[in-house]
Amino acid sequence: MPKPTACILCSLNCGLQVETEGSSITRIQGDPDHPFSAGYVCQKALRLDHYQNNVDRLTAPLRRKADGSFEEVSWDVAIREVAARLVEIRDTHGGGALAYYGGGGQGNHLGGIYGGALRAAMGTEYYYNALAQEKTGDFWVNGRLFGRQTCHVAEDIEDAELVLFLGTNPWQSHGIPRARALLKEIAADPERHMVVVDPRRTKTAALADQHLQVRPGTDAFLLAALLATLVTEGLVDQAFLEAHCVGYDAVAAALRDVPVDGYCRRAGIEPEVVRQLARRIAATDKVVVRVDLGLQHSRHSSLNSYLEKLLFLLTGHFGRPGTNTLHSFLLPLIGHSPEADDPKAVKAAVTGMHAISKFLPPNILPAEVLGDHPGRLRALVVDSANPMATGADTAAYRRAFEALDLVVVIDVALSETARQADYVLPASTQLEKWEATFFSLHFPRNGFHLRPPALPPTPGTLPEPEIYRRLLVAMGELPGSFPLLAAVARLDRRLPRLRLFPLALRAALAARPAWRPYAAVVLMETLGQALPAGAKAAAPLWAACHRYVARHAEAVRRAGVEDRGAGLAEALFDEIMTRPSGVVMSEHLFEDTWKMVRHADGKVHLEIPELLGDLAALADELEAPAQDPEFPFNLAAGERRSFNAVSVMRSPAWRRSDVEGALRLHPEDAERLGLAEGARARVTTRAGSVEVPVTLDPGLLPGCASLPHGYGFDYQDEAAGPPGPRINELTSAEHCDPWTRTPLHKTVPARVEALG
Ligand SMILES: Nc1nc2c(c(=O)[nH]1)N[C@H]1C(S)=C(S)[C@@H](COP(=O)(O)OP(=O)(O)OC[C@H]3O[C@@H](n4cnc5c(=O)[nH]c(N)nc54)[C@H](O)[C@@H]3O)O[C@H]1N2
Ligand SMILES: Nc1nc2c(c(=O)[nH]1)N[C@H]1C(S)=C(S)[C@@H](COP(=O)(O)OP(=O)(O)OC[C@H]3O[C@@H](n4cnc5c(=O)[nH]c(N)nc54)[C@H](O)[C@@H]3O)O[C@H]1N2
Ligand code: SF4
Ligand SMILES: [Mo]
Repeated sequence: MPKPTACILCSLNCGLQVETEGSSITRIQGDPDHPFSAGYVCQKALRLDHYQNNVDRLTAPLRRKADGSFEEVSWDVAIREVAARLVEIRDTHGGGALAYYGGGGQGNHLGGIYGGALRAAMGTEYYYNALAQEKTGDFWVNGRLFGRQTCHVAEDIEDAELVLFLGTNPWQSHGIPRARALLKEIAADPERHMVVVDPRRTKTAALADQHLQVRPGTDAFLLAALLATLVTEGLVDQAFLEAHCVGYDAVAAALRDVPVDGYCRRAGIEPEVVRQLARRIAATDKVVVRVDLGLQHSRHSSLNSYLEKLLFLLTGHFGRPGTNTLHSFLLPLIGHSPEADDPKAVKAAVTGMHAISKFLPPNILPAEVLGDHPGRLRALVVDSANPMATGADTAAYRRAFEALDLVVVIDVALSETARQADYVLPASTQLEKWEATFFSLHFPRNGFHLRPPALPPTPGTLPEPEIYRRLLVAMGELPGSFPLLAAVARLDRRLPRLRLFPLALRAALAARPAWRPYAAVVLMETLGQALPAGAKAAAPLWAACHRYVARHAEAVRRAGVEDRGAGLAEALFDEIMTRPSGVVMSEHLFEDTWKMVRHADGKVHLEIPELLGDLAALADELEAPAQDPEFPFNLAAGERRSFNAVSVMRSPAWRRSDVEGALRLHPEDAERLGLAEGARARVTTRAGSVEVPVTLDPGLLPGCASLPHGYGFDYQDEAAGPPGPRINELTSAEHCDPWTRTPLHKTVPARVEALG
């Protein structure tokens, strides 16, 4: 019997049906019952068994010995010792000496809820997360435009007449449902059009009606020129701006100063092409903008996020079918942080960098550890992240991990980061436990997929919620059980109309306010005990359903969820618990977008003074900066390809092609350097160097080179294949956006040399 689950290799989390034998996955297919992927899968999902079964899998807690090697210890010993060390460091140096990193990757977010409880027990708000090395510029801009950093923009690509893909290659990276099928549908449809802005002729660009082959790092110039054309030619949507926006005058004034021709030339695009595109965007009814790392990991990252949004806002392509919108979240992936000048801002002690959307940027972490600042970090808990491979500047990370007094890593595999830990706590895989992701970013239909385990847990492993619960109990923050509340919960599940549990829970938390930050664990051990076998970690979803229905009841009803007497939220929770292929939880109306705008006046606030300052400062960069003759190439350090998946897939054996992670080089450059297809080259940056084979790509601009991320792991079976480039040996933390500290991985100055 095939079992429903989900792919864990990108944020789409397509539904899968898997057949299993023992601890192996023997067959994988798309799940036609998944409400969003509807049977679609890409090539990556089909070899998921390499994640489940590989030699790096952890099967017992590990403790570092004095000689540097690991020894296996029991769970009781590991939990007791980790809890004691955390308490000791917290009580000696204060919670600010501790930090937490991760809390969920591409496919596992349920444990992240419980990570929040551990942060509270650690007494820290220092929360590092990979999202803060790519998307916090986007979130910060959203906060200013729409009122909260949790206001997140969705794209109705399916219904658009014109799709603008800026700095993204969905053919490889997906990011949109059924990407390859959808791109082919649009390419074949005479009524629908695609424009791609990318320095490389990707497969997405080749499918598009128009490809603007922008120079790397110059999108801000191109976007400024597009926006200036809209303003000066009177192409903005005045009615939309008057009805829904404030602050247009300041934006228009700044854009009128833009020298369109000069900026187009700086970006490497003909001015007439840019003017035509601006007119086309204004004249088309349904236009949608979709961006990703090509803008966010590139120069002017935060400014790019602002300008890209002005493109759809000034033209009124917002809040209608086939345009951009906001969307609802069952569980918000991100929070809202006070801004830098707010006394309540969370600020890192050494660098002073503030949190955005609750996250601190991984780029500052080494600086927060190294040195003798009294507020420096001394202990770090990492869950579901691998910063030793994924953070910029691996050498700095190595020094930082060595300097920490305590490193605890929760992972399924002996990752590069786990190898640096004092304690490694082995988690069950995402196919062995109840799991969910909070990547439900759709509009107007939105959904949620809670998935039951498809395989039995590997002996010696635990799901993260249980790991966190045990730590909290051992730290003395919570009792081991809650018998009275658990009994009420069981009664309530049998007689839901009584609704005793919510009252009892509220009373218990009122009587013990110290438990409040740990409400997720309290729910797991009470309501969770009344859920189907093993599903206790899903209990916090019950509270999330109540919060969701309080705001979006009409949309939930429209999705077909029926209140059968116990309340709509209970009905939604039951749907989620009983539909292992996922549910549609809401069906919004397009005008609901405006209810999701969080400024008190309900309007979009277009003026962001800091970024209008950056826009004006582009004039100082009209001359392209002189190339450093030592590093004449622009290296994109982290391309999405057919067989990379950040650091989730460790075994080189899962790659069917591009086994060594080749360097893309333009044929002219390759010839000049004496490099033929397959020849080996050394790539050197200011930070370090790697050796790789070369592949010739006429789709690049001359002077540009590209390497994949997601390679270069210390996999313990060398026979599985070559590891490939360790990309972050090449990157540095200083090469970053000034507002968010997001690394600019798409524009790394590099040198390429032939190896004998
Ligand atoms: N196969 C695969 N898919 C993935 C992942 C994976 O590891 N493997 N990771 C997932 C994750 S975590 C993320 S965040 C997404 C990212 O998804 P994407 O951002 O779509 O992926 P990238 O290949 O990093 O970059 C997209 C494009 O940006 C272009 N680019 C480079 N520099 C510039 C520039 O200066 N301007 C412009 N306009 N474009 C530029 C590149 O040529 C590339 O085609 O992918 C997700 N999907
Ligand atoms: N140079 C360069 N660096 C980059 C990028 C780039 O393009 N260029 N891309 C960046 C981007 S966009 C991202 S999103 C980051 C991602 O970087 P990270 O946030 O560090 O995430 P992952 O690589 O997804 O790491 C996932 C870890 O979780 C583990 N894991 C898998 N399943 C489970 C589970 O169920 N439980 C637990 N506890 N652990 C599990 C895996 O073994 C792995 O060690 O990388 C970034 N780094
Ligand atoms: S698109 Fe993403 S989630 Fe879907 S099968 Fe491919 S890698 Fe997995
Ligand atoms: Mo990412």
